[in-house]
Amino acid sequence: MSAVVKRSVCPFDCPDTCGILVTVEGERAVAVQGDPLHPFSRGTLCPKMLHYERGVHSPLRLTTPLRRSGPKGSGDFEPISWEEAIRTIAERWRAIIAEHGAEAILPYSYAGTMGVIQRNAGHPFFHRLGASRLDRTICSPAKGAGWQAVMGKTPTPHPDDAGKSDLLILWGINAAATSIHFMHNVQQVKQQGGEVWVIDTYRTPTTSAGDRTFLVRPGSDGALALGLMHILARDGRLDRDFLDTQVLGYPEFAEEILPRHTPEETARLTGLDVATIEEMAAAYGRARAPFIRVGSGLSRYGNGAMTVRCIATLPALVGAYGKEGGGCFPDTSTGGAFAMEELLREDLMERPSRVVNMCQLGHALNELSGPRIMSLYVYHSNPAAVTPDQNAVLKGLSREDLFCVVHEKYLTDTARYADIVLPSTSSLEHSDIYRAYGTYCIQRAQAAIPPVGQSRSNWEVFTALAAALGFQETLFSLTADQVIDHLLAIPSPLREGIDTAALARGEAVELTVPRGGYATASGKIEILNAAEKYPLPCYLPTHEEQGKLPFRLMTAPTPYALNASFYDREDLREKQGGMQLMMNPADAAAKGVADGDRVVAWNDLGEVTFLLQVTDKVPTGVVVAEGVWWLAYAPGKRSVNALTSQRLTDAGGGSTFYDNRVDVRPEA
Ligand SMILES: Nc1nc2c(c(=O)[nH]1)N[C@H]1C(S)=C(S)[C@@H](COP(=O)(O)OP(=O)(O)OC[C@H]3O[C@@H](n4cnc5c(=O)[nH]c(N)nc54)[C@H](O)[C@@H]3O)O[C@H]1N2
Ligand SMILES: Nc1nc2c(c(=O)[nH]1)N[C@H]1C(S)=C(S)[C@@H](COP(=O)(O)OP(=O)(O)OC[C@H]3O[C@@H](n4cnc5c(=O)[nH]c(N)nc54)[C@H](O)[C@@H]3O)O[C@H]1N2
Ligand SMILES: [Mo]
Repeated sequence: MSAVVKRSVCPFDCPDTCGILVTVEGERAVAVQGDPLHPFSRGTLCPKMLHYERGVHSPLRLTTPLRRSGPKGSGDFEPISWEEAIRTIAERWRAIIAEHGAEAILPYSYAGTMGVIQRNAGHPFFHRLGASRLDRTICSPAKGAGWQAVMGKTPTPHPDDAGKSDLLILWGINAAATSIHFMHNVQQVKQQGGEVWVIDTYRTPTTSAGDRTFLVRPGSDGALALGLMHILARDGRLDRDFLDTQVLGYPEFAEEILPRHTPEETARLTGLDVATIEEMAAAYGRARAPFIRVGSGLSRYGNGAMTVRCIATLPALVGAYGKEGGGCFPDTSTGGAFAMEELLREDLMERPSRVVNMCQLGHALNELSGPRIMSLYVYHSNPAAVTPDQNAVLKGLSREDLFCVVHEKYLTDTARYADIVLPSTSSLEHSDIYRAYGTYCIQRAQAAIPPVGQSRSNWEVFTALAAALGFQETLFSLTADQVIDHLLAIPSPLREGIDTAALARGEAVELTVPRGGYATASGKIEILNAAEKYPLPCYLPTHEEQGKLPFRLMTAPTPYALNASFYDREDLREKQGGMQLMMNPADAAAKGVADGDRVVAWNDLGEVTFLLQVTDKVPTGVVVAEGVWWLAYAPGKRSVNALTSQRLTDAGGGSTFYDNRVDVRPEA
């Protein structure tokens, strides 16, 4: 059979959004490689995507709609037709709406696919239905809130600007795992004689690429930034002209906040020693154009937004924002690429409906009233695994009176609790258009292969549900490709002058990066921001600052999975070496546990069994669990999120996945 190569896009929730080339034989994808034409990923792929075809044609793929035939969570189902599945859902929803009102229905989705159409396909439907709205805060809204407090809507730099820096700081980002193509910029800095620092809470794979690694106490990075600024101010290493003309509020900050952040106080809060802090400040002050690539991990704490705000303030003091190759980069600003209101259609809501924070699903399912949640519709998300306070989530999903529908590629932990399971296409089987959060590329993809089994895309399912419920709006009668054409017909300054022919051919094209000026209320960088609860950046403690249990638990990403995606792949599970907990040798000795032991990590939310890995990559007082494992492959009955809480960040309503404490004991 002759093979053809087709262009597509990696749909996973990763900053890089790589271009991929898919080799297709007949109806099957047989190989996947990087697209050399993609400006940022330049033809290389991560270890997960190299064999994407294995997940696409996995024997674990769902191929027909299913109806539950056993107790909730048992995984017992019987096949049904699409017609029956759609009819059942529409009937149950009509009954629920009649008895409890439409807000008793809650959609739950996040980022199983990042394509603009498929990711947001449920929004117009649920707005029209009048369902409760989901506040999609699980990832990093606190990072955005911290950045915006200082920089407003100022567009962030092109990621390649980092390559022009002479001091590149990877701050709370394990880029070797989570944004591997950014490592190209890291290498560029080193080749040009620049220095690379990594600031993290343990030695990740990224630390070996850095010239220096600084391990800080979890959640203390804001204090570090404040301490560095204290020294820069003390030593007069400031860009006075920049501060006078481009920055608001430095004098107030210098007077009210900086004095207390002495090197000694900074050492106490961060765990670094005074000499190291002094060296860091001197090197930062000396650098021509220091560039900070800030990750999201450090924002997932009770003080996360303030931490990012302190970090975003640092470059202002030395004028780095005004220099080529200098500044700070949280994510790219590609939100304006498409007229999203045309797809999201908030105008279809009769009145603004109730909003439920997705990090508090456990609370919503078990405790929320007025009205109680009677139906949950989950699509491209796996809350039984990824959402904090797993025990509360599973308790909620077990409710016999909850009508739960899950649209998925696989029978995930969440799908096991569904009343109706719907089989979803993979990204190779549907059309979409993609924007990125780590690059300025956009790319359009058409299906490379026909749907596996009877699977349907998110867009197709919502148009079918809309028809069953009698929704008349034109949008619900369009195909995904027609919606993409409609979005592309609406001009956006970001898309001005792009190569539309290349976009139509399926190649990645770069948006225009807006430059110049600060998009804040004052037109300046706002160290002082009167609209904020705290007008000046300052130090705030984490939720667990005073916690009693001995270990801070890091629930960090692994190179071999993406959140709870890729656990269908045995080859990748093996590369992780099982569901491990990493612990320092001194702590292991004190606890009487050894490498390879089964141990139980516990706190007041739950207990999780791990395989212990004793390693000096982790400092004392910290334990690390990489990956968000499916319960089906966990050594015990729970996975890592049984230890994380529903508490939120200081701003943005974000998740606090790293703000935990646990104790550890040998498994009985
Ligand atoms: N392979 C892989 N790639 C991924 C993902 C994945 O799970 N696996 N996840 C994807 C998603 S959804 C996202 S949002 C992105 C970004 O994913 P993020 O979760 O933002 O991950 P990173 O930014 O790479 O790194 C988090 C890092 O922060 C560190 N950290 C935790 N607490 C602190 C702290 O207090 N201070 C400091 N300095 N560091 C701290 C952790 O140890 C970890 O190394 O990556 C995406 N890419
Ligand atoms: N402990 C801990 N928990 C975490 C994190 C952490 O670092 N530590 N990271 C958090 C972060 S940053 C994030 S962003 C969230 C991510 O949370 P989710 O977005 O829920 O992430 P995934 O685990 O990737 O689950 C996505 C699911 O969508 C399915 N899917 C893929 N494509 C499609 C499609 O086209 N249609 C449908 N219907 N389904 C599809 C996949 O099979 C997969 O099961 O997890 C969070 N949870
Ligand atoms: Mo995320």
